[in-house]
Amino acid sequence: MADITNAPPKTIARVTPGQGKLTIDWQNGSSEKFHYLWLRDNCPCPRCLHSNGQRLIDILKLPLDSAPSTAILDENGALFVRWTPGGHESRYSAEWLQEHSYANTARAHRRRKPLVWDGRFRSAQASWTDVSRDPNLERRWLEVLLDFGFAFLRNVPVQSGMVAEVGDHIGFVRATNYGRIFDVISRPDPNNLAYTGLALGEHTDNPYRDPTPGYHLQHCLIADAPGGDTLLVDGFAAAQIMLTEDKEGFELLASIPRPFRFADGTSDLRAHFPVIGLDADGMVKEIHFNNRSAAPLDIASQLVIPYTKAYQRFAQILARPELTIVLRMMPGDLVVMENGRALHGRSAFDPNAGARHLQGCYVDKDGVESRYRVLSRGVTS
Ligand code: NM2
Ligand code: OGA
Ligand code: ZN
Ligand code: ZN
Repeated sequence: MADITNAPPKTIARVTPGQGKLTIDWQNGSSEKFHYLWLRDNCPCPRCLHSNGQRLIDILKLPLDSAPSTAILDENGALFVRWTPGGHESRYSAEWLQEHSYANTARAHRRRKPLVWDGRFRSAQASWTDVSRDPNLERRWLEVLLDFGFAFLRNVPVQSGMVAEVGDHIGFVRATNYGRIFDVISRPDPNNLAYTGLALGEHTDNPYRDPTPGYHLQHCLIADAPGGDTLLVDGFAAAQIMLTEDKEGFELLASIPRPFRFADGTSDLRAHFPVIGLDADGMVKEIHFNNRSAAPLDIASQLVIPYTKAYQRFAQILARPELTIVLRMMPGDLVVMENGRALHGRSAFDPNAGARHLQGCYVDKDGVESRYRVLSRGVTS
């Protein structure tokens, strides 16, 4: 994952105090500036930072006019600062400064750079037996999941509940109105079209829920029915295409939250999201698209036609065969999908001609990302 790469450690050559900022010249010839206030705010001494990493420093008492009376390189190559007013002392290792640099280049380097794919892409597949026993293999498998938005596990025992065991291994299963796990089978009185044999166009799950589940796991238990192939499409690739082909449409989808809804006898779930969700840097962060659950637009009158056209245009891009991976999940296969990125669907199947049974669950993003970082501790490549 791009934000966790460890560049080779740099050494500080020189520190030079200036107006409100300190210049660090690195041994490799580059240099960058750190604000005094930023440095003071991030003092790692035991009075400012507990050994557990939580901050003890009182933001109410942070002197806004913090400036160094001394700023030198200490005997370990770390930056040593004595502050005025007050005489407080701080030490910052070269490695820490480099890791937390907020120079534009460093920030750009840390930014997530998703690797987009089309219908020819084949993501990682690893045996669950290996992933569950080998933390380094699991780390590499998770890295693919984070970079590409989906990855497969094979040889997951064909047993009910295994999907939650996998979910709780890579993160924390989130229970919803569908339960901790849900059985995707054709049923007599379905509250959701997923529980029929109908084809499902590519979608993200649960856009009517806030927060929307971050990861979606599907474990195949039975695949006897004819049809029911799995479809996958990269929502980030589709958003890039939308931006190139229809910039105004992209901007409508990225700026106007649209309502989604799911209701049955015991639930009435409603949420609004822009179909194309951007982060603070304007990069595509998450897609919310599920036409079955789109609720009537509630927007300024002059936007109804252009918005609906943009929404249809995006749906057309998502449905392009060249962008779509088509595969057949077999018993023991499990796919983990970043719900806001790897949109999924299925072709129709005939429930009268054979059984089909997938078991699913949701896992939040935070737990999975945290697990990847923990498994990456001490790993330098
Ligand atoms: N199920 C399978 O988000 C959706 O409504 C898709 C989700 C019912 C949990 C189906
Ligand atoms: C779902 C879904 C796909 C399938 O349950 O959310 O999209 O292959 N199912 O049945
Ligand atoms: Zn301190
Ligand atoms: Zn779904």
